[in-house]
Amino acid sequence: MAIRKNKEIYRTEGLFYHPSFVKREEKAEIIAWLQTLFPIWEMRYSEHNPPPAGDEQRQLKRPVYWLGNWQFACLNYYHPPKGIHNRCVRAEDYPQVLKKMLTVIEGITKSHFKRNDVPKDWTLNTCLINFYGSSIDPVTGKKTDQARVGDHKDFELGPVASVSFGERAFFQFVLGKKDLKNNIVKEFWIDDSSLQIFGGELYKEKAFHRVQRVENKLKNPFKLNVEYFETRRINFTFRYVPKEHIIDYKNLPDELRSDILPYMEQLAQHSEHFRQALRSPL
Ligand SMILES: O=C(O)CCC(=O)C(=O)O
Repeated sequence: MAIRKNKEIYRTEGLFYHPSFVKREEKAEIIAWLQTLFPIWEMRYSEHNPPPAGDEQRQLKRPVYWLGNWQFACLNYYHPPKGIHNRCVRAEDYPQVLKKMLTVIEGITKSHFKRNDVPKDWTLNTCLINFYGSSIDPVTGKKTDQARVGDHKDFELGPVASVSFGERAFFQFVLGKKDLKNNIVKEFWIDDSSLQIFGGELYKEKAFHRVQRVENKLKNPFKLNVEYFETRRINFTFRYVPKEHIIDYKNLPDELRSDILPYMEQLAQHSEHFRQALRSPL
């Protein structure tokens, strides 16, 4: 079931994997830029979006940062066809190094994927940056590994591109949520500096994907502005949200503005974009 034996580019319908896509200098530039960010911890729910029956309020397992638009967890993420309004709040633009890289990634996507699998106007205008690692207890210093993501789908339209740095992650596409061996469609290790693009009926619409674990071999965590957390892998997933579904903070309904205000204020401490968003007249 492994997709490759050698460090070769892998292509199949709906899936593209390049194990060493990002050049060493690009990686250095991206990591230097990441060191200027202040990722935040989000809670899954909020005052106006409380946990549904059977669920409870919880912190996400990792700090995050979004570019293009911020899909706050408590706004329930972008989920077409019904969940398209008031979910994607305009955020900072990409740095130059990512813009350049994305031109290449969009080109690969358009030549690899079937025309029907790439929506009209598709462009990778949204990015979630996930920081994987261990939380550190502020009192005891005890580390707890939180480097995994459960089964889920990315609901943004069209192919999703994923770029990773740091330790290797064990990634799976599975059919259905039951933990059965024969549910696995594809599984493989995701390398440092790799690019994965997935889309189409099987990998994007039918299958769930998950990160089962992240290796902990290098003992060389990233130096980032995240307190009480040791990051050993960073993943960027680039996605597409139609621009009519991206909303300015000031145009959100009052109760949603109030739910995300603490996050906006935290982001504004280090970002001109979010300072401006808070200053804009309603
Ligand atoms: O970290 C990864 O490789 C996958 C991240 C992911 O599943 C997501 O951002 O939706």
